[in-house]
Amino acid sequence: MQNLRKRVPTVLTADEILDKAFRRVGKIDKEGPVHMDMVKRKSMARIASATDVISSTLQRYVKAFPSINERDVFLAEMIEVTVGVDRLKKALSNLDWAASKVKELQKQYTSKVMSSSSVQGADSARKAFYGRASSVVNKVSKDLEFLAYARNEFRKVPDFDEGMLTMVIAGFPNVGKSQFLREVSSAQPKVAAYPFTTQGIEVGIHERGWRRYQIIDTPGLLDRELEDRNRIEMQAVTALKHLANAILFILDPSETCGYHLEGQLRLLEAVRELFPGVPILVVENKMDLLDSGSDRLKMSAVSGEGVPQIMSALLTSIEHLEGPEPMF
Ligand SMILES: Nc1nc2c(ncn2[C@@H]2O[C@H](COP(=O)(O)OP(=O)(O)O)[C@@H](O)[C@H]2O)c(=O)[nH]1
Ligand SMILES: [Mg+2]
Repeated sequence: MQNLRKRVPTVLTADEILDKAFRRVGKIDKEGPVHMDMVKRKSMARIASATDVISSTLQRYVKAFPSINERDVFLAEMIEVTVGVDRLKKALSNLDWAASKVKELQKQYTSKVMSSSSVQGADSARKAFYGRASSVVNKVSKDLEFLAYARNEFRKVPDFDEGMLTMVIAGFPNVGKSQFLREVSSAQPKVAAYPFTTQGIEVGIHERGWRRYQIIDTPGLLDRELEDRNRIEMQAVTALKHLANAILFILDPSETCGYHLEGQLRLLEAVRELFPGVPILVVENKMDLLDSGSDRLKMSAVSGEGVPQIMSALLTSIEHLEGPEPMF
């Protein structure tokens, strides 16, 4: 995830790049012994400078965007969900093409300038270069626009700490997910933007001794039944699965959340299918309102009763993933 937020510079539009390239060349002056020689030198220097501005700008973008490595499934998936892997690859390779095309034009038009026999000839070769280079940059203007958009989307991806073990909370709306998160977080949970939903996700940090855990509440993603979720949200859920070391599924048997327990249990099955291999702890909330008599762990997120036991059970399910205690 860190890679996605990797600092990508502001992506200029085609017009802005050309402005920059040709504004700067106006300033270059080269002295020469005779008039003809001076004009040629000036023209070549201008062509070289414009080429440098264009190709280095384009290549900087190509390098700045995360390279999509087949082995990094998570990164690839996040890119797919945000802007599309194929579109990103295409845009970057088009920029690469444009950068080398401009360099090729530089060679071609520099030799035209050299071999020209009049001031006018040298000048018109330089102008012809400007025209061709501009049209190359204009050809990738859509790609530049797309990359500016992609950069924006990447910046919205929350900055999760991948080094921290992560628990994801699931369950229907109003079952008490946020309440639980507040109860177990050492500070007020932070709201982070998530590119696939209009609602922010809440991230809390749970501290136990020297260890810290990340707990995430994902409104709009794991709180509805499958058939109601659109494709983008489904992909978001898929991306979440790389992050989750364990899932806490909260049921509300009092049904004061407004959903029947049956529907809640169907969502539980859907979540199980979405997160194969991830341990899921199923608990009941609002025990202050109703004791279902089941043998699931129970709590009241408002009073705090049962919360420490649930937190302990959750941590036990991921303890095999913990590194050793540091030795002091
Ligand atoms: N009586 C009772 N109400 C609770 C409990 N936990 C949460 N609530 C209430 O249920 C409502 C929804 O809680 P919230 O945490 O926002 O649910 P979320 O949508 O799952 O995040 C709020 O009015 C809470 O005060 C509980 O243990 N007992
Ligand atoms: Mg909530």
